[in-house]
Amino acid sequence: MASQIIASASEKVKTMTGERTQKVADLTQDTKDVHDKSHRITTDYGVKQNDTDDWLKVVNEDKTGPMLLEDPFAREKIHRFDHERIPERVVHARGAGAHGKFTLFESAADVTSAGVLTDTSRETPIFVRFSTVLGSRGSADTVRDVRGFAVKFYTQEGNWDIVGNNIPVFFIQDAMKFPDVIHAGKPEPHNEIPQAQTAHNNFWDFQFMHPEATHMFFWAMSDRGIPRSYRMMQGFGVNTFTLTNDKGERHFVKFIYTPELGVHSFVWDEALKIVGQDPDFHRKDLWTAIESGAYPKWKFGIQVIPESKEHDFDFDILDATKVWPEELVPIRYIGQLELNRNVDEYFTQTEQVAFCTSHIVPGIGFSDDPLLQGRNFSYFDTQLSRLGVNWQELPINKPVCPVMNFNRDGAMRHTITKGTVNYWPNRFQAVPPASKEEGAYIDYPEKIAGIKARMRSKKFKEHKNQAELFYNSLSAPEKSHVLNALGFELDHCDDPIVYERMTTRIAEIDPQLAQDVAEMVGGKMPEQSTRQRHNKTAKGLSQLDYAPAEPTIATRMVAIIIADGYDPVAYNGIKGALTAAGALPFTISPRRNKIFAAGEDRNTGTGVVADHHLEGMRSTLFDSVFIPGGAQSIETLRKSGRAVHWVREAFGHLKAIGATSEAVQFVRDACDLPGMEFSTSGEVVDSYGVVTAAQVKPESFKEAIKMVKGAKHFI
Ligand code: HDE
Repeated sequence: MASQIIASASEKVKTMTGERTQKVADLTQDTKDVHDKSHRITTDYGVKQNDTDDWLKVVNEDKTGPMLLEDPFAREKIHRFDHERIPERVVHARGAGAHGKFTLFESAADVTSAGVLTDTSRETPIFVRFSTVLGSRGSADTVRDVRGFAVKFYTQEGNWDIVGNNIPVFFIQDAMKFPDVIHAGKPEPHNEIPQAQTAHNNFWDFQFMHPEATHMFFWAMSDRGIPRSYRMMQGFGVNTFTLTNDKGERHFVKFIYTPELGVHSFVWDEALKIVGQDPDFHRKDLWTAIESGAYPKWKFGIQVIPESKEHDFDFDILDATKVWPEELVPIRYIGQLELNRNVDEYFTQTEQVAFCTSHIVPGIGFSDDPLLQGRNFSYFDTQLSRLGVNWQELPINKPVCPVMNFNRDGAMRHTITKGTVNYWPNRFQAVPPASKEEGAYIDYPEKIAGIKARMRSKKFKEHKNQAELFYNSLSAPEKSHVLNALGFELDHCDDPIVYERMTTRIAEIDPQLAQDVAEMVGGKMPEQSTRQRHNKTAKGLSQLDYAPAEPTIATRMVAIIIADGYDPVAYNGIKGALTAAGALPFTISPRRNKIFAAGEDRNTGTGVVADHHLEGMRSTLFDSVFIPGGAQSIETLRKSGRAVHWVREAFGHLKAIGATSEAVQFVRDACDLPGMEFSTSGEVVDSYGVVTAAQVKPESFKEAIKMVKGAKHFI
């Protein structure tokens, strides 16, 4: 798989596909290609070099001797290397990004004057960066964590950034608490353990000390904390923004992206194993999908509340620990995000891209959401320390519309601005401010009166209702995953005060869950419940609500396991059926070399070259496993503990498994459950997600495909 996912560097450059948006075209001004044969290696100051491998030395007859400090080429090479690193992001350090476009299919002119949300003839270039939050840049992709989902829209009126997450709420209500929540989640200060994990004392201590975090930790402990793919998760702006229309009317708004492929997750054991087996799993998944032309897409939605209705809800609509339930505020899907081009270079694009919540365009504004207001300060500030004061001149951050002002100088200034004045107003009337008609950003004339105080509103003090709403709305399997996640996390806390009292908080949301967690981890139950439960549910909270109307297995990875003597009819049949359905079949066998079918002559036959051998890959890295029959092949697989483990592990992770003829008994032995049924003749049997057909017929493949579509990962 890895070999197919990442082609060799030169092939990669040749095969790099994707759309050329206005921003991608703009980037070409700053792009050089190492594969351009006319290049010769030079110093940074342009002098051609004929040896970049040997430091200039004073050598004796043996060709050894001291190196000369005078060698400018060697010094330049080493100096440049010494300074390659920049500070990693203090949060969201590990990420993957891609280019794409935003299209609008319904104008929102009734609520906003923003061109990007009203002009349906436009195609707005975007750059999206997905990330984990807590881990450092070299940590793994599939850890339990919130995922960042940051979008930069290069609009004709300037850059608009929605710096969102895959979970619609946040741990805290006021930005001033951000350093606390992040410190508590990051590795502990005395020994820098653990990396990229919430399963430790400080994180859970923080959760208990902050009742406002309850709603969010339920989301983080749900399947949303371990997404199967960046392409299969929702995105949320989280904070409350505002939209203002041409009439000057203001509305509150939340932004939502919902993936075309549905919302899917790993099971925890799978995610844990992939952390070691393939730390780049999500990066590769995104990269491969885009390279293969299976462009990920999300519907873009808005939830809108007129200013006059701000106080009509029993929660505060400016509180980022609350969702706006869809029953109360429906989502209006008006556009689509599509990612259609990988980056040419990671550092200059994915690493140097810099988002700011404060980047808004005319027609879009802020609200008094206290988390948002603090974020508006923080992002610009952090870019100064990461990239320096001229970070907005970096190619990936530059708007596609003109930029002109009197901000000047600073380290690494690129733009050369001609003219004799650098201030406004000036005697030349040079660079005057724009009028509203010319597209200037006009501040909303909001009347504000108040006293200075460090306070929160009454509604901000209610923290449990939506946590319960979320948990009540999950399906039974999703609820059991929350239990297991809490059980795992608290088991990793070794300070009794941390794991004992957490159960009393959980009991306020669901006493049975608390009881079950308490039993697992040694928690304490409160003597009596401290809160009256409302028992309500809402739609859109369970990820099952986002199953695509037509289940799809496009881009899903299916392992077909064979050994010499396999049944070629079954092998070719399933491979063809999977490919036709847009899935990615991979042949796995005891060796990565030619495997011969039953009856095929080793000297004259073509054989099949396996993509991987059984030891090189694991079932965790595939969505489904299929085993064609063939007496000799199954005989070999039976003797391989690894092959048996492949099947048993896939079954344990609730993956669809298919088997035909002799493979049926093999699969049966690997994952037999009391009451499980297996095919004994021509019929196709589907039991516990294991599809068996004792005889190979075309229906077997259709049934296998249907099963794969319906399996855990796909619903
Ligand atoms: Fe961030 N956050 N954040 N955050 N955040 C950063 O900015 C911050 C919050 C989010 O791919 C930093 O450029 C504060 C919520 C994403 O480059 C920093 C607060 C949400 C990314 C920062 C929050 C996010 C960041 C670090 C509390 C979801 C990665 C590097 C008020 C809506 C963007 C950087 C990328 C990154 C501050 C809370 C999402 C330090 C002060 C809520 C996706 O500025």
